Amino acid sequence: MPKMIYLDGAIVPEADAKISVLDHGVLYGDGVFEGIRGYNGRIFRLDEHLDRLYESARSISMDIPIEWAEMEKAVVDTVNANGLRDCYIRLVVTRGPGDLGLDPRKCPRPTVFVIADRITLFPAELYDKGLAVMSVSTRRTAPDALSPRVKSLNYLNNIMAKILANIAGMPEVIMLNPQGYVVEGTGDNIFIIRKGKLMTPPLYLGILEGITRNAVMEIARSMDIEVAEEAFALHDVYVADECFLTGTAAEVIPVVSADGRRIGSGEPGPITKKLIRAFRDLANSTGTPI
Ligand code: PXG
Repeated sequence: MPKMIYLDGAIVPEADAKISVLDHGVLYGDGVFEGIRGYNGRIFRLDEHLDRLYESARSISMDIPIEWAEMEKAVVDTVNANGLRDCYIRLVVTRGPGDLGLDPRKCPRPTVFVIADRITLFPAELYDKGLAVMSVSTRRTAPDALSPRVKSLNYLNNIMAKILANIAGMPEVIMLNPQGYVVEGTGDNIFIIRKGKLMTPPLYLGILEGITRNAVMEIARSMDIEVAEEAFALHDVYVADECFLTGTAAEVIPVVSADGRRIGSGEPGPITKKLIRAFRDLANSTGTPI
């Protein structure tokens, strides 16, 4: 069975899911997207992902041509059309076809498409052993240039960091903001734990408000773990007791060294392990039924 794609109101085989070369999503990276995950026949935090999508669109002054409920149905229908129960969903809204100029007013209708695919998981051993990461010279986009809170189709900044990760043979890297504070990975949020306190960078430093990040903060609070959104630097990562990354694709994944410094014992820490278990329980037991 061919992969079925939702494109502008219809679910069509992949071979027929074509967009214009004049689409400003292609010409300029002008558009927004979401990466969503389905577990065990339920879509995890679909409402939050759709809210973030519509907020990203508002922020770039783009009117999504379909209502929230119709978008929700498009996602569920696409997953069903592909017979998937565990899946990775890519929801994309581009500015739509226009002419060869930047002006978004020349694009009358945004293009909406949804791809539902199987997930490619990180190898299980990375969750047991933890990741070695390094910091990179590529800074995360300054919020006064393009807010990292917008999940836009402009991912070149993160791709530049990913290229450095590839050269170094590292699965993920730590990105800093222009002031040198730790902000995130190329597609994940970052947490550290010191003396029992969980810390993650605040939104104003220039990060994506990760759905997994929010879920992990909720879980930690429910376990009476102290949680703070607080600015920190690489030094704080080096001397942390524990560190982990969060993201829709990565879930919660331990980090055991940064720039060659062993973090804590050099093995995934006890709080990280507890949070990994609790996150998996939550992801497998809640969500919008497919
Ligand atoms: N920060 C950035 C910059 C992201 O792109 C996250 C954090 C985590 O957010 P969520 O809501 O997923 O917890 C993301 C999202 C990939 C891939 O293929 C991952 C993202 C985006 C695009 C591709 O791994 N992550």
